[in-house]
Amino acid sequence: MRETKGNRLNITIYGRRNVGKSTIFNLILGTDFSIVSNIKGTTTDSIRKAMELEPFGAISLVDSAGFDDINTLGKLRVEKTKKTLMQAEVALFICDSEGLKEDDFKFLELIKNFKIPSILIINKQDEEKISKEKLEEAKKHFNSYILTSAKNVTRDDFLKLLKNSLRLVLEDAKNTPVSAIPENIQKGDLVILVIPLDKAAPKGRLILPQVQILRELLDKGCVAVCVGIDELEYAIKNSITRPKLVIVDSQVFGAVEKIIPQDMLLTSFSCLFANLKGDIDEFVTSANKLDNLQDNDKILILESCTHHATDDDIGRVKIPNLIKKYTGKNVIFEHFSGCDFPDVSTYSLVVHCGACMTNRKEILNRIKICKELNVPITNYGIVISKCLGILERAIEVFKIDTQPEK
Ligand SMILES: Nc1nc2c(ncn2[C@@H]2O[C@H](COP(=O)(O)OP(=O)(O)OP(=O)(O)O)[C@@H](O)[C@H]2O)c(=O)[nH]1
Ligand SMILES: [Mg+2]
Repeated sequence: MRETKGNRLNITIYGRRNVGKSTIFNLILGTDFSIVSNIKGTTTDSIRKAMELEPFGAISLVDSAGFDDINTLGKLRVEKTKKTLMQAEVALFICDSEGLKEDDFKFLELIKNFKIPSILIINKQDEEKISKEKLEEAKKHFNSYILTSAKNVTRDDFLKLLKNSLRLVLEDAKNTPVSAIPENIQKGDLVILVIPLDKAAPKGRLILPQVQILRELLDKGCVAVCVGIDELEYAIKNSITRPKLVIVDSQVFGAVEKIIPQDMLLTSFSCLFANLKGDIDEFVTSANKLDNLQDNDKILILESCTHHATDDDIGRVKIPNLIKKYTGKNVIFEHFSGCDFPDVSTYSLVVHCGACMTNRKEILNRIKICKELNVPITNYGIVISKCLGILERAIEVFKIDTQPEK
């Protein structure tokens, strides 16, 4: 499986127009992908390219339009550049020998608000060297800096410098969980994955969360068994050892809960993703707000990909039906799909998809915006478990003390 956008380290290049962002983008990629010219405003839209950057693994490298662009169209470009801040995990901030100017400081403020570790790249050092004073003033705002001339440096030399800086800035950002598998699931544990092949399942393949979790279980040395719901009972009865955990597609949570023993750990793919790509505590607190919903309250179902919905689509049909049944209220559902984040201020609750197509950073930023607006935000797996009355059970696997017994 190729690594998806949501699992790649997002490195985004920012700077004023003409400082050499696209030159640096191409230099890192090792190919002329972005257009380079001495006309200000050459890059008009952000451009994303996937690559492998050892030892950091799969990355998404993004070139952006200059944040100092002017006039009507230019301002739209700046807005597009600002949107990339939601996903950026590392910022490469480019300037030239002029050092940091007013526009740089304004944008830097945004980068700091989004808590993006950033590397300053002072470019065009062949033309004119930056003064000592300007360098001192500029570098104190960044986690690391590089002096270079992107036009003349070799790719190897530049990548060495870049990797050193990346190591430094990523050291500080170590708090991201790297595995979707809860800590107390250990090597040798038997884990059963229940994968229903209903109408919504894509033909001939498994969906991304299923593949990712299966791969992570194998990486961890777990014994992973995949079954459809009809084979689950047989698999449990005939397993060589007692399953430690059963992972289900949220849609069959209710059915599986009735089949497996009460004391067996049970969770869903999207609960695991909620933990990997979000804030499970926030999602649980928000799901509990369902208990206070009133008639005509609005709920936003938010999906980060634009798949074509089927008749029994989880976000369009199944979740709204479950929520209506659980609350008994006449709630209004609205839907939004895509990479933008809409105005959520008028909603009583936002229900986010499992977010397999986007990164943890973006979901945490979305949660932050919702919190600032006092709008609760939860996700598919958590809200489904809540409606089925099994929320506590679905999140138990995250709570178990991982300390070894004395
Ligand atoms: N002398 C010199 N020129 C450079 C260097 N890096 C880039 N340039 C030139 O600077 C100009 C702008 O480079 P780009 O890479 O297009 O700059 P950009 O920041 O992407 O510009 P916009 O897309 O307009 O925002 C081009 O003419 C490049 O050849 C460098 O290290 N030294
Ligand atoms: Mg450019």
